[in-house]
Amino acid sequence: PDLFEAPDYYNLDDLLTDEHKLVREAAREWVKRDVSPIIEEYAQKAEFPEEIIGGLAEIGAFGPYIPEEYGGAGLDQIAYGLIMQEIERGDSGVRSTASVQSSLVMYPIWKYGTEEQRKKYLPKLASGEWMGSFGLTEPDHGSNPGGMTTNFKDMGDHYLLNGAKMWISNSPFCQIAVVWAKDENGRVHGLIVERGMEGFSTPETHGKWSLRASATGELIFDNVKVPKENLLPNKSGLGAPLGCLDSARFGIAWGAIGAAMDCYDTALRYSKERIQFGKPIGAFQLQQKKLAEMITEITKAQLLAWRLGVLRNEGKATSAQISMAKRNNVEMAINIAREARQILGGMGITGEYSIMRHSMNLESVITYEGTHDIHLLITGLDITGLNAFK
Ligand code: TGC
Ligand code: FAD
Repeated sequence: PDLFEAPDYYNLDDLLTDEHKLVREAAREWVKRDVSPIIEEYAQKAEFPEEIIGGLAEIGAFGPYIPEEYGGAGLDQIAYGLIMQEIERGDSGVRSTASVQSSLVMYPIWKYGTEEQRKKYLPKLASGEWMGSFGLTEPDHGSNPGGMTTNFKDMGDHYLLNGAKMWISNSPFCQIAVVWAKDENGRVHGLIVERGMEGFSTPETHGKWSLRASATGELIFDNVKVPKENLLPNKSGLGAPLGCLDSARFGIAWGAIGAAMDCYDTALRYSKERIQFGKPIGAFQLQQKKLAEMITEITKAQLLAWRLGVLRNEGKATSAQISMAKRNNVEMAINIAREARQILGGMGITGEYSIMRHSMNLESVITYEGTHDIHLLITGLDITGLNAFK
């Protein structure tokens, strides 16, 4: 891993500022030093490496674009994307932890919360002292979160929360959860639920073949008394959680490039070293086709992500544009992982190399934050004006 170089076939570095490059190098160095050497072992034993939380905070992975006054790194969207790219070069599960903390926990508190909530939670989340989770998906409502049944009642001096969320990243160890629930009128609101509140439990989900180094679990609310000051007051309706997803999906569009780069880089090196029939396998046209197509697809994905970053910096990116980039770049990465695995032959299925782990991780990435199908239908709706969901 310490030989890793990021492909830059179209001199995209020319489009980056010095700050972008510095932020990226810091993240890359940290991933090489502190993530890559340990991550395979954690994935094999299906454990999240809690020891890397401090490092994630140091490279600015918790709230890259949250203002510095709240403990964030105060960076722009492209810097955020580059950090996600470098982390996912290491492992999609580690990037998930950073995505959830930044875009699904810190973002709604920053955007929809009160000044008191921002001051109470954001600095501790930025430093990794507290870890957060985001509860939208339910056992019976995944692609269709608007059907959620988790609900709360106004009891005068507090809210009473009931329901259950499933497939929640970071749930087993989070200190707080941003939970989406319906009020008595059926309107969706965000509530901050804290570990230790009576009736709140977070059982872990076991037996995953994907994102094994990320902890996934449920959030169960059995008559949980939530203080009124824990409601996020400044936005309600399904658009509130979906707004958070826009930010996380943007990070995933960049992150997937990191996973693809690592697979490509590993396969390219291997193809030059592995000798069969008296020559390196990289000299065979069939292997060159695979590698040439990989770098072409990575380059296209980089351009898409970079342009989307510019649009987001200008506040102009639409949700449908974000869906297109998430969908395209994750599919690009999963295809590259599969081809790269084949270039390594039998070695490709082992944990000696990162490719099989990336390949399995990407099966989650192509499903969460809106499935591959859902993003296609979002594009379909955008270009035809006809809604396939209703
Ligand atoms: P629809 O009627 O279209 O919209 C309801 C309201 O929301 C607004 N809206 C958005 N607002 C901001 N950002 C977006 N991307 C938005 N999309 C829609 C919309 O304007 C409307 O507002 P209003 O004011 O009119 O009420 O909603 P629908 O029920 O038809 O559903 C649309 C659909 C299917 C696209 C949406 O529900 C969806 O995206 N489904 C996928 C669910 C999903 O992505 N779940 C992810 C869970 S979190 C996760 O996976 C974390 S993984 C860990 C990690 O990140 O690493
Ligand atoms: P379903 O919605 O049941 O979909 C099943 C299949 O049907 C899919 O192929 C889908 O594309 C297809 N489908 C559904 N509707 C349509 C339609 N209208 N037209 C055509 N096809 C359709 N959620 C959170 O809230 N927080 C988290 O932190 C989180 N972390 C996750 C971590 C992991 C490892 C995983 C696997 C998931 C996580 N999720 C999280 C949940 C994730 O967002 C959902 O799994 C995802 O939105 C899909 O929902 P579902 O699994 O219920 O699938």
